[in-house]
Amino acid sequence: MKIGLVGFPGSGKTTVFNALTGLAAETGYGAARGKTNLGVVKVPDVRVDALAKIFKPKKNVYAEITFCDVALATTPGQSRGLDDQILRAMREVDALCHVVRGFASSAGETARPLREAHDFEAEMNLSDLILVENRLERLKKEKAKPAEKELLGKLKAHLDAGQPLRSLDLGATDLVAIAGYRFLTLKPLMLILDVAEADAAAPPPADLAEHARTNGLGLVVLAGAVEMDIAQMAPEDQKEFVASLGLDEPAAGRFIRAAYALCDLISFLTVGEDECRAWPLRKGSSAHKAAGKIHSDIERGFIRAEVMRWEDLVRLGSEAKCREAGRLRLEGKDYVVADGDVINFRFNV
Ligand SMILES: Nc1nc2c(ncn2[C@@H]2O[C@H](COP(=O)(O)OP(=O)(O)O)[C@@H](O)[C@H]2O)c(=O)[nH]1
Ligand SMILES: [Mg+2]
Repeated sequence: MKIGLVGFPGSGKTTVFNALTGLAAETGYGAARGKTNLGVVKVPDVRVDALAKIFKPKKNVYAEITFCDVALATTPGQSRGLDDQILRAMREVDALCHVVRGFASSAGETARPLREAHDFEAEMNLSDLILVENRLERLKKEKAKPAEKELLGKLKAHLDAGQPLRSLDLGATDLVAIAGYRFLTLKPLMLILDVAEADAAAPPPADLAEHARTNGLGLVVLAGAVEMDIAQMAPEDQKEFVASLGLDEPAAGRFIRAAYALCDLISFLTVGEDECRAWPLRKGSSAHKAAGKIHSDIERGFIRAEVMRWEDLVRLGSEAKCREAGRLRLEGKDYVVADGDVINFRFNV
């Protein structure tokens, strides 16, 4: 799962990237242009930690997501537009986190987060519209493909009305038909408001919150610059520093969990002496599919899934106790896995 940190130059993308990954990519106007920063982060998971206390495994394994911060090829400040290279990179990712500037820039420009959100969404909308129009133009010369023409016409009308494609009610067949376009406005989108240190614990501006709410977008507020420093500190120092900002935990954990949910992912868990592990799984997936995440042999030889809730396992202390208490269920292939299920797969080899 790859998430793109996107936004206008100077909004704080690389700063936020560093805060999330604990890396030290170059920030500011001097940063190397056209260079993409990639970082893999572990998704913090209290369930893995709690289960590991019981099972004392050799290692804890967390779900992972990749963040990608695409640097602008053009000189920041010259153009607010998105160039082709950026747009192409944005099409590659599974979900988009729009970093919005919420701090006064070094050039003294005050933050206008709502406007920035609108402008960026309009750019993505325009980029999708161009794709649709180009395709329609080519189709004009062909007599065939009325269904494709109709579908694209529907997309065009929606984009023309300034609406993102994710708000259009498309069926599964339509979604498959247009998957190849990798439309930007069809990707899950979350807003990251990068604010000054003084605003670290303040609520987001009401108008931006309203925009996020009415459009079904996630919104996370974080003080990028100071969080970047926190990410470099030893865990024991982090605690004190984070508390002094009026926060409970570093923004990284909060943000990473939100980004994980944005991708429509849940985690199921496996336990044992070797490892206690969180496995990412698309929400709504079956136990059979979950088995395949671990190994294709388990998927092929699937007999049943023994499922416990992680809370029960932690509370009761062992699988045997869960069984005794009737807190262990046997489920078949079609069982829809829930977030936090601890699963033991029975399978034929
Ligand atoms: N005051 C303040 N400055 C920030 C913050 N986040 C980023 N900056 C500064 O804004 C400039 C641009 O940040 P950068 O992360 O390189 O932006 P990018 O172009 O979107 O990657 C840098 O000089 C940062 O130090 C923040 O939270 N507060
Ligand atoms: Mg940058």
